[in-house]
This record gives sequence, C-alpha cells and structure tokens, in this order.
Amino acid sequence: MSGRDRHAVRAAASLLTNASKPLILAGHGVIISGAVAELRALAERTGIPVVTTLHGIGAFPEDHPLSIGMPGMHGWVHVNRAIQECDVLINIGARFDDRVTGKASTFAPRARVIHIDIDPSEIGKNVKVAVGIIGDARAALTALLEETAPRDAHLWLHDIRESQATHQHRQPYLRRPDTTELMPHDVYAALNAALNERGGYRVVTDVGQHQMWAAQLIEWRRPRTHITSGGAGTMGFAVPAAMGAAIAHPDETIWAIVGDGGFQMTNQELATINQEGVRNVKVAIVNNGYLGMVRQWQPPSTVSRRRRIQYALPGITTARRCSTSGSSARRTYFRWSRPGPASAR
Ligand SMILES: Cc1cc2nc3c(=O)[nH]c(=O)nc-3n(C[C@H](O)[C@H](O)[C@H](O)COP(=O)(O)OP(=O)(O)OC[C@H]3O[C@@H](n4cnc5c(N)ncnc54)[C@H](O)[C@@H]3O)c2cc1C
Ligand SMILES: Cc1ncc(C[n+]2csc(CCOP(=O)(O)OP(=O)(O)O)c2C)c(N)n1
Ligand SMILES: [Mg+2]
Repeated sequence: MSGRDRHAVRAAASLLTNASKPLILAGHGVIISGAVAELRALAERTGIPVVTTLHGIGAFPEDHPLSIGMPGMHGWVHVNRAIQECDVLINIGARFDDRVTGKASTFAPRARVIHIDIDPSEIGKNVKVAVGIIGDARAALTALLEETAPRDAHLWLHDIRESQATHQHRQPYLRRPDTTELMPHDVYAALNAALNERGGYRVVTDVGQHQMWAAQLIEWRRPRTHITSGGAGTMGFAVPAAMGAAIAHPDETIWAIVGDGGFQMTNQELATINQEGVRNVKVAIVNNGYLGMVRQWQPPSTVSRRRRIQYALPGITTARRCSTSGSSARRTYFRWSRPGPASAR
C-alpha cells in the first residue's frame, strides 16, 4: 500500500471513530472481492449499522443485529432516512447508482463520505467524497481494520430501529386491506419456507415488483445466493440465468422467481432446460396479472390505459408453455387465514 493510500485509510478510520451517526453502505464489490468476513469484522468492531444495495445482498447477513436492509427507490424508509441523517457514510464497493441515490445532490446531505472502489473513475463520479480509497475492498478493509479502534453506535442504531418500527409496516405491500386476501408478503413467507426446506439454494430473480419483493422479503444470509439483473434490469433474465446457475451448482436447488410478464419473454428456455437434462431448477411465477412495476410507477392520469399492461389469462398461457416444453407446471394457490402464515395447497 502506497503512502498516499495509507494516509487515506487513516483519515477514513479517524472519520469512523469520531462520527456520531456513521453508516456502512455495502455493495457488490464486497462480494466480488471476497471481503464478507472483513466487512463483518469492521461492523462488529465499530457497531456501525450496515445497508446493502440490491447487488450487495448477501455481503452482510440480514439476521445480524447490525443489518438494517436495502436503500434506494425500492428500499426501506428507515434505511433511506438513516442515509439522509448520517454524518459519516462509508461506501464499500457500491457505485452510487441513481436507484440508490435518487437526486445525487440531495443524497446523504450531512455526511462526510468515504468511498472504497477498485475503479478509480467511480470515486467522486456521482457523490462528492471526503476520502477516496482506490483498491480491492478486501485489501482496503484489512488495512482499515488495522487502523480502526473499537467503538459502538448503539444510540444511533436504536434511533434507526425506532424509525423502522414507525415506518416499515406502512409500506403499501405490507398493509393488509380488508378486501385483499393474498399479499406479497404471504407469498414470500411461503417461498422463504420452501427455500429452507432442503439444503443449498440460490435464487435468480427477474425484473419488476417480484424482484423488489424478493430483495426485501426473503432473509438473505450468504453471498452469491441472490442473483439478479440490477444494472440493465433486463426482463427475461431469470429463467436462462437460473439454468446457468443450475449447471454451475448441480448440488443446489436454483429458484427462478419471475413475473408473469418477464416469464413470457424467455420461457422457451424451459425446453433447453429439459433438453440439457438440468434437473435442479424451480420456477416460481409471481402471477399478479400485470406488468406490475409499470403499473406501480404509472402516474394516476394514465389509469384509463392500464388494460395495456394487464394479462387476461396468464395462468393458462403459462401452463401451456410448460407442457409444450416438457416441463411440469403446477398452479399453487396460497390460502391465508388470519392470523397465521400463508400455506400452500
Ligand atoms: C427495477 C429496479 C429497481 C431497482 N431498485 C433498487 C433499489 O431500490 N435499491 C438498490 O440498491 N438497487 C436497486 N436497483 C439496482 C440498481 O440499479 C443497481 O444495479 C445496484 O444498486 C448496484 O449495486 P452496486 O453498486 O452494489 O453494484 P454494481 O453496480 O455491481 O457495482 C459494483 C461496484 O463495486 C466495484 N468493485 C468491483 N469489484 C471490486 C473490488 N474487488 N473491490 C472494490 N470494489 C469493487 C465496481 O467498480 C462498482 O463500482 C434496482 C434495479 C432495478 C432493475
Ligand atoms: C426487456 C425489458 N423490457 C421492458 C422493461 C421495463 N419493465 C421493467 S419491470 C416491467 C414489468 C414487469 O412485469 P412482470 O414481469 O409481470 O413483473 P411484476 O412487476 O408484475 O412483478 C417492465 C415492462 C425491462 N426492464 N426489460
Ligand atoms: Mg406481473
């Protein structure tokens, strides 16, 4: 490590030690560099809460008391509030994507920002930084751990948890309107249980509401178990990508979670899956009868054109496609009975 880098690492350690509301933003770079243990060591030594981007999911276990969840456009309110309130933000291997920052000039307005990234062009590109550390996340975190003294941030974590208790249950898809029996969290509770039923698994998601629900409602604990198209956001990704993951990991169950829209784009790959004898793919189609994410973001003035994004008979199309490709399909209905969890029949 050069003298300049060492100086930057010391400056970062000093900011982290002296902050009253520090926050870690962990991204995909942590996973790529294999720095999961070093990230955890830094969080535990300093008590700093950890936010993980969509691509950073799995970099930090979500059942850890310092994990607070995903930021951004589809992130949790308490996470975005924490970002807006924090006084030091250390970004490790995330590129400050606009779905995370929104309008970059108003992102983390009170924070002095530390940014660790292997690509020099990322530092200061979207968000102004106080300290930039160019290099591999694992090496940088190892150096930072040598310089950072133990501290804790429990009052700040307590504030964040209070904000979570206030805001999380207001998220529209977590509410339970009296007229609606089945909600996304019922479906994902059942999927969560199915995932943990048998040994190793990985999940590949497509693009849309089901993708965001999977990010938020499945409890992610290990790196590389969540595979998704976040940058380009290409619908149709999940089924063929699941086939690739299944060939790479023949001993694991690979779940493709895909919308009824995205499934129409590449479901012919079910035939390839059969042809190649790939046996460890399961496809869960989240059948909401809509291009749901388009519907979600359509302004109210376009309500009269919503039938353009509605599927009349998605279940029938799906079953036909599966049988002609040689796959077997089963429609699963979830019945929800108050107050217990969803159950499949
Ligand atoms: C419909 C939709 C909605 C979305 N909504 C959200 C949202 O609400 N919240 C959200 O978080 N994302 C969201 N995304 C995803 C978003 O668009 C980005 O893809 C994602 O936030 C990028 O995460 P990242 O910066 O961690 O990963 P990447 O884009 O993969 O960037 C990784 C960074 O790590 C660096 N790096 C690589 N290797 C190393 C290494 N060895 N050491 C150090 N650095 C390294 C790279 O240079 C790069 O800067 C959404 C995507 C879609 C399609
Ligand atoms: C190839 C492609 N075309 C269009 C889009 C724009 N887009 C993003 S999400 C979405 C709707 C997805 O609908 P569906 O697959 O049913 O998932 P849902 O949002 O309902 O869960 C669309 C059209 C895209 N991301 N990729
Ligand atoms: Mg849909």
